[in-house]
Amino acid sequence: MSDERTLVLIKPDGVARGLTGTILSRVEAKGYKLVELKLVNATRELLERHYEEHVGKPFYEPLVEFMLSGPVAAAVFEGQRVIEGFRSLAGTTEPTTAAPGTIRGDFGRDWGLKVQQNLVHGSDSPESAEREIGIWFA
Ligand code: DAT
Ligand code: MG
Repeated sequence: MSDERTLVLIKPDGVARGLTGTILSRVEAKGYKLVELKLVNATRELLERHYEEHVGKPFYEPLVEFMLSGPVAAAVFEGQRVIEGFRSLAGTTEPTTAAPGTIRGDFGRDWGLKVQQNLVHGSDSPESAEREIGIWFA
């Protein structure tokens, strides 16, 4: 059976804080294979496609603005159950309560903004992974 793939984004807060290498290194150290990597200045159009499931939510516009605020490191990792495995490494959405030992738990906090700045994105299903990889690596 062919290996699963996931889209990993290091969001503008992670890149600006100099955590790109640290975060990628955790994913590599877990054993997943890095197969694509680039630094991107996202456009609003790209982000509207990427975050289409969140249109209309109160944090949607702040989320798009945040993702436009600086470069994003976009990566594709490969491996058995990598979608689930990366989300486990990332931790839960809210950095305040994300478990210590996870990326969000170790490096994130609440800044009192309208959107949670939580360092990373990871696809949540095989369907979203293929859709998102198609958007970021067209
Ligand atoms: P995740 O990134 O854990 O998959 P998500 O897809 O539900 O979370 O939301 C996308 C991003 O939007 C998330 O990483 C941070 C932000 N966000 C989600 N829910 C939020 C909320 N209730 N308040 C503020 N920001 C939120
Ligand atoms: Mg999500």
